[in-house]
Amino acid sequence: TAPVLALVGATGAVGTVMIDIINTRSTVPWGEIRLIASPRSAGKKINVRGQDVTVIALSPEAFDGVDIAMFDVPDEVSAEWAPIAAERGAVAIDNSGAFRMDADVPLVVPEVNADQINNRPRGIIANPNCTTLSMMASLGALHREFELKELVVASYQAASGGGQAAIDRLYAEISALAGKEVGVVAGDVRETLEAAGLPISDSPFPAPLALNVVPWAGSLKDDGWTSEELKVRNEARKILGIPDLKVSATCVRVPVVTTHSLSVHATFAREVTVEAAHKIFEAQPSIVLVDDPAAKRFPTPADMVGEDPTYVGRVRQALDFPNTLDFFVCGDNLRKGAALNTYEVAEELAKRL
Ligand code: 2RA
Repeated sequence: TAPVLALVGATGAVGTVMIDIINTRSTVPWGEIRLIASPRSAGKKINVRGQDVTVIALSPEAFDGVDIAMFDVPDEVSAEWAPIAAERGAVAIDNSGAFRMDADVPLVVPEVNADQINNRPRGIIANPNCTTLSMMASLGALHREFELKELVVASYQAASGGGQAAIDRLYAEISALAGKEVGVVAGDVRETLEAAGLPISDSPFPAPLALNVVPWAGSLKDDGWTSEELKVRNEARKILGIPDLKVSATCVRVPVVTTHSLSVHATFAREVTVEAAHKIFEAQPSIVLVDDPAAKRFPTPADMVGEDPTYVGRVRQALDFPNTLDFFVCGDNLRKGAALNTYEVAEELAKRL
């Protein structure tokens, strides 16, 4: 019988993209598609495959008969409800941080470690954080060939990584600043936002995001690192299966609505060349290589947002670091970074049910 797919968190920013993916991809002949959300959103109707589906409230019974449940809800909601879904017989694919580092929960990017899907003693599979995910297709492909040893990355993360409230805030800041008769210079941003009724105390970001960059994403962890930076380190190690991979990350929020970018400095055990890296990227179906420096062609969020593949460019052999490549990656954080990867795991799982 056709597998039943549930979507928990159907009305959020990522949930909305998941529904778009369900409506546009026909790789799996799903049976029922059940939409689940908080009681606040229950009763809403959402068009799925041409029919209005009524969102139901999260409850243990909501998982009865479900084969695969994709979760995109806050950590504490997943922590409580993914095990309940599993108890009721579903495999939960969770996009929160609740289970990513659990040794009994695989952390899966299908083109890198699809083999881990069957290794799920808790009935839960985790989806990586969007920042890590955006560079996994490229690093996984390079690692297979050259053996990754060290990774130094800086992220340029879009507002939508922080959810709908963060998107709304960026738009509100842009219109408050753009609406001024005289151009606002960077130094005036805080005062102008304050005067427009947008104090930083009301913002999901710790500083103005419009006309600015903010070297902060996530929460404070030991020794000044942010949760986001530690996720890049821990998750990259787990997905690539390199427990001692040396990783150093700096995560920065930029005034982009959607699509995370990363500047990657990756050192390998074996000799690497730009030409060999280009060939590897070109052979990977989930990567689009845009790398023509003479023509100033490289990936930018504005040129690829809404697309499924990761875009890679600016590939250079580091001048002063042996066996090292520098490159720039852009990945739509709501698609491959969240909804699409979760859905791709569901597709892989459906093949194995
Ligand atoms: C962010 N990576 O961009 C987070 C979202 N999961 O804020």
